[in-house]
Amino acid sequence: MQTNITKQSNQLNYFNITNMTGFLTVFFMTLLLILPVQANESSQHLSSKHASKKQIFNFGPGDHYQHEMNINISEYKKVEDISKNASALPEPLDRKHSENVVIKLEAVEVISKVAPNILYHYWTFNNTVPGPFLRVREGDTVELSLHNDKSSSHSHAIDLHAVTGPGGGKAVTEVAPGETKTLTFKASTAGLYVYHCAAGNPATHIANGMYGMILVEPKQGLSRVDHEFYIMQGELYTKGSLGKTGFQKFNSRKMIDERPEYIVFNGRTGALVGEGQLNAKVGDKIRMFIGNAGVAKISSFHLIGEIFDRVYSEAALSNPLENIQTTLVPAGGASVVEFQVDYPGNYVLVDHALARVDRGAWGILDVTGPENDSLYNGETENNKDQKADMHSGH
Ligand SMILES: [Cu+2]
Repeated sequence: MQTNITKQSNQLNYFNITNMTGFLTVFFMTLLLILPVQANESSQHLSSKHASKKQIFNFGPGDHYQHEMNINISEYKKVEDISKNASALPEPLDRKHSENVVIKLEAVEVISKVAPNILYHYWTFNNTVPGPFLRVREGDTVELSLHNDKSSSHSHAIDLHAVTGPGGGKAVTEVAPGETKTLTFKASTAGLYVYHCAAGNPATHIANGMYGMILVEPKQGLSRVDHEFYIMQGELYTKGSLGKTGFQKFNSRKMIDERPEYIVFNGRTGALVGEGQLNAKVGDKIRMFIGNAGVAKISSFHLIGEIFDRVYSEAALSNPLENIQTTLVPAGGASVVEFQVDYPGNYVLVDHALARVDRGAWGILDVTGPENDSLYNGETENNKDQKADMHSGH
């Protein structure tokens, strides 16, 4: 559409509007410019359950996309905890041959909590944010079916960054409520890739929670570690400002202005804290698969009190950087970090654009085990008595 508008605008300069023919031409050309925008808006609404299976081209330019839905929340499934547990990912594949891998995903719209007493109409893959961590091997053939639950308000689709082909799979997976479609692709290139919904206005579908990651393991596999974790940063654009309780609608104005109210790891505030915290023991080797759904902000991923031994920058699974403090994770990109934990305590995962901690972007890695005074030493209220006893020989 952008191309058309530029072309038509240039043509307009060639008309002389002082005569009637020129005026009429300009009038009809103007109509041509306006109509595609209106068509986009109506097709957007048509894509909802009030709707058809039309192809949607909703790329800019323009501020015409103002999407606000009035939904009846009682019509949607309730999910107590929207977050995907950071430890919920498949084991390393440990095989030496290619296979045909069948994956089934379901687009489901649910009501769940951004934070206590703050409800949101999340759009998900398989009822969690992020969706399932998919794991295949370089050279595998993947048959991925996407079903759209019949209760959905919109069509959905999937674009996997691991796919080479139109829309990363979107072109053949757009499904209206109740439909199922299947994409078959070759996992040709090793790496850690984001996947996301790309139906309608893709940014809206991503902001509402439709994203996850697929790991294409290199043929030789990855090195052995004690723990792997799955972490994705995302943004929520709620109508009410940060902390406002009750049901919060999506606000497209804030999204287009790139002003998220919440920036979170794994779908909601506090997802990686308490029951959802990451756990390890002193001496463990850890690998974190970090993704950033965006849709607007670049993440400066950092673990307070640790240094990443290796960073596979932008998730290129070769030639890691060593001894890194903070790594960039672009919107729609990923990173893999590896490190050994050497000292017990709480380590805080953050986006080191640190004001985002107040919007939810933090989690805990809890490490248990023996202290090592030569690595780290000092008195706190908690260990003061213990240290005094040790030094007095008790
Ligand atoms: Cu979608």
